[in-house]
Amino acid sequence: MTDTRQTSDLFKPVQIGAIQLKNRIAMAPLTRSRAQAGDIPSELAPEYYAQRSGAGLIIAEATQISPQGKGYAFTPGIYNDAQVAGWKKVTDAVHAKGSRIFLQLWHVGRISHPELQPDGALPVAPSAIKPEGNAFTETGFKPFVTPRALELSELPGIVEQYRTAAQLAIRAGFDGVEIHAANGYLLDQFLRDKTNQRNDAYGGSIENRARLLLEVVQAVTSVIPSERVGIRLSPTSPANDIADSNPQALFSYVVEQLNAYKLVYLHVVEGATGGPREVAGGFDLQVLRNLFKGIYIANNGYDLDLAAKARSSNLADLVAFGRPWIANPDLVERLQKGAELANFNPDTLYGGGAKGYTDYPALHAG
Ligand code: 8OZ
Repeated sequence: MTDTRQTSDLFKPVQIGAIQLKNRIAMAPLTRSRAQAGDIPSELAPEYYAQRSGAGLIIAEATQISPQGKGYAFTPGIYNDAQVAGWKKVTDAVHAKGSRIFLQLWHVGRISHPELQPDGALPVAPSAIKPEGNAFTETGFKPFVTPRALELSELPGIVEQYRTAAQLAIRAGFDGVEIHAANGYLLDQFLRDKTNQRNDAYGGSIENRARLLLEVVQAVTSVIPSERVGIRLSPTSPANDIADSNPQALFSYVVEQLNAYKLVYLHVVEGATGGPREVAGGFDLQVLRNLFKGIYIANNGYDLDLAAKARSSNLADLVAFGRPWIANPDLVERLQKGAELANFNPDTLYGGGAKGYTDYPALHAG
């Protein structure tokens, strides 16, 4: 058996856009629901991310661009100075350890609840279609409600919120931003025909459904260099009750259009988010990988062997691990040494303090 740990370039430095990464292993964004009042990152977040700075690239947890963009209890925001100050402590701690960190910009759309919205308002969406499932509120799980369809006149304001959030992220010291267009949140809701049944310029054809996303990309790259902007898509994930009648055509179009903006990376959740990599009906991810002109970051269900194979076959440029980072703060070192991986405690995944957050030990303390 070849020793993938020794030979894989996963563990070697790589340049992406403007920045040098110490290896090709990324930390995928992970919601941990530990923000302070005011949706300011947790006091413990600098330590949590610094502990995980063995990653070449950290993509910090999904962060709402506005109060309306929030859909889970205790998630952080990036729309005011107090939040910027909180994030600055995180980026300083990560940079001090020689890693790089992007912020994931998030608007949940219909995946929310009036309890999480300003003035108890209805969540917003492309169309007034209720998702199956429950929202995680401060008082427990509550069934999703039928959202309010966004007025055409509201869309420019949402694009502006992404633009401002990107500027604030750079002010907070992030090396770049990742536009969250995956997992059934607002931008994905516009892309898919199950959730977008609009009759205006933002619904109907693939071109129309991709319009909001491309306007957001245009806005963000108008204020920060495109080599500091990545995007995340989940073309075949059913996450958050999402679906499309022709994902291959939809996402091929999206990726072709994205090339015009010269984004640094495309980050793809392969398969069902947090679930199987294989999907019914099939989907050729390599079409997207080959269409996209920048760095391709593969994610979902990777282990060392699959990651090393992705590199040796050039199926991906970087591999992002998600859940393995939770209980393995020194994940890269463990992968490289072939060490056992610890399992996380599901009871401390969301909410709470240090327990299940900053108290997972590294193999070698110090
Ligand atoms: C799990 C729990 C809460 C949020 C995503 C931001 O799916 C999330 C998320 C995942 O992208």
